[in-house]
Amino acid sequence: MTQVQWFPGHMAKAIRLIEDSLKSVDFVIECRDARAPFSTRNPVLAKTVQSKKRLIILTKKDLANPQNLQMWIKKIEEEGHEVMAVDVLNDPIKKELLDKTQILMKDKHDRDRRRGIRSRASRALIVGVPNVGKSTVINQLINRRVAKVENRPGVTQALKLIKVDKTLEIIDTPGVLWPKFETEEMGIKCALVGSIKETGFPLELVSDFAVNYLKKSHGPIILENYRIDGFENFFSKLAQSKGFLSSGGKEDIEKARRTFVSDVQNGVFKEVSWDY
Ligand SMILES: Nc1nc2c(ncn2[C@@H]2O[C@H](COP(=O)(O)OP(=O)(O)OP(=O)(O)O)[C@@H](O)[C@H]2O)c(=O)[nH]1
Ligand SMILES: [Mg+2]
Repeated sequence: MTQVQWFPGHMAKAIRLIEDSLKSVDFVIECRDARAPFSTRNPVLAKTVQSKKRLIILTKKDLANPQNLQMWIKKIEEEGHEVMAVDVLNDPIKKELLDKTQILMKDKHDRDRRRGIRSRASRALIVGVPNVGKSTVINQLINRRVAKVENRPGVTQALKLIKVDKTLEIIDTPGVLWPKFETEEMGIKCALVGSIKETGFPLELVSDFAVNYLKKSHGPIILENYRIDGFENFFSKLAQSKGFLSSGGKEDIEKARRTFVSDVQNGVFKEVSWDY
């Protein structure tokens, strides 16, 4: 039994809403976190959306390891999807997204032309795990804050249709996870990119996984960041260094673990990728 699980009622409802609205869309924009393009792909959704053409947007490119990201882009292209990797907060994405839309819609537009029909605006559904940046993508595309954005999972709770321009409409959807992770490691990685609410994962398991994984690739930067001298009794040293002490003067290990996980989620250690 995996210990990492977060599937509140609104997600089951969101999956049903997504399934219903799939009938009325031309293609699907699937956002995945560039740091974990495998673990943040949603196998339940993948099944639901497999009949539709797909554009995969790898978000938070600024936080991922560049070589690892190139490997994933190639892999996803080989699977036959359109893919783009972006830092949604800084890279302009509209032109690339509209170009990719034209590629995905080419067959339909050709068909329309042969029949002498003027093509209507294409309609896409944007889906992905919580907190991956779906609403940020939409806000950037229309240059306004129509979709609510916050750095916590579960912000968007209902579907919302947004007109990007006369050629494209996008439906924003709530982030969804799946009722059961395929492996515990996938769940842990979803937690480490911020897709699972803090109360939805076991802190000890997730923070131990992160420190064991990162000490190999990012050891010096972590130690320097917290001004500590080694990974033995890491969370105890971190608590001391930060002055996290409970009333009796004992180190507050839980607070140290929470701080570490939150720093990892927020990209403090730079270029961290979880899937390989
Ligand atoms: N560093 C970085 N942060 C990003 C990027 N894209 C989005 N964010 C941040 O990620 C957080 C979540 O963004 P949202 O757009 O609310 O994510 P969402 O997928 O709509 O989330 P839900 O509605 O909860 O499913 C916000 O703090 C954004 O500022 C990116 O490319 N790089
Ligand atoms: Mg949202």
